[in-house]
Amino acid sequence: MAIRTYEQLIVDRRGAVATVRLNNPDRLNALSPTMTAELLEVMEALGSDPEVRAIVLTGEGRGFSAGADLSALQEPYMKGERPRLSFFLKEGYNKLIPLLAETPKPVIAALNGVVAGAGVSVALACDFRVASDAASFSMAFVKIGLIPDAGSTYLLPRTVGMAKALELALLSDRVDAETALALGLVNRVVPAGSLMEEAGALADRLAELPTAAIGLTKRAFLEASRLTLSEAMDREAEVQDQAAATDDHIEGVMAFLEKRRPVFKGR
Ligand code: LHQ
Repeated sequence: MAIRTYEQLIVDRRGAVATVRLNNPDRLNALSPTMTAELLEVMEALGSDPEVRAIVLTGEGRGFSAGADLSALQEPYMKGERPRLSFFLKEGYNKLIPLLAETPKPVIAALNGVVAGAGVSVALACDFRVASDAASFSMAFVKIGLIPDAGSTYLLPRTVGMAKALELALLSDRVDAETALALGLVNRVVPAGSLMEEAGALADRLAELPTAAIGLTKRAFLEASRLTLSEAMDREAEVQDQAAATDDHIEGVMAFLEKRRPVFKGR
């Protein structure tokens, strides 16, 4: 994949690991339509690039993302206009969040600072959340009279359980990284200064694993959440055929039997 220049993203590649940085630090990387469209484009490209086997998503400055960019609403609201937010959602987050969750590569959110509103949803759509000890989290939606969107009604209760999800959504208190860890909102908390090193080490580890099996695992988990147990097991059997057809499956089994370290190619 040729990496182009983006207006509100910085994208770079180190070996099989791609890093995407949200880049509008003056607004704590609030998700403008431009940033959302650019993220859609880059995640599609990285997801289908066979050379990319893990992706790190982070933010420039002291924010990961403060959610929707509210500045765009000032002018129409001052004029008394009431824009249909559903159009904005369907064209933006409703494409981005499933794309992130269904990316057939492991995606790590390296949460460097403020995470609010739809920024929480973006983090939840990633597979791992590594938080800096300087990160803070707020659902924020209720404070501006909205409901959690960008997939939060689905992803948040599945991540922290219904009771905590409701508490986080209704009160929208700002919680620190340690509290987020205790809630299960993030996988681990690391010192701010070593966030990218820790996220990079996790990405390197994931990039050496059988990438196709990781993609299929993600898809099977997502599908299972809307199936019965028996249906999910039927689906497992079908998807297992796809996993078993990969070179990495043969390599994994042969390496085990030959008592050596496997070398996976991601195919
Ligand atoms: C921002 C933002 C921001 C623009 C900070 N936008 N500039 C919503 C509507 C439309 C469609 C449907 O979907 C949605 C979904 C949503 O995401 S709703 C939730 C939207 N997000 C928020 O309501 C959060 C708003 N931000 C805040 O409450 C605070 O900024 C937090 C608590 C996140 C961080 O507070 P501080 O650390 O004290 O930072 P700050 O407030 O000083 O912000 C720094 C700058 O970033 C500031 O600009 P300035 O020019 O004064 O330095 C803010 O205006 C700007 N900023 N969030 N979402």
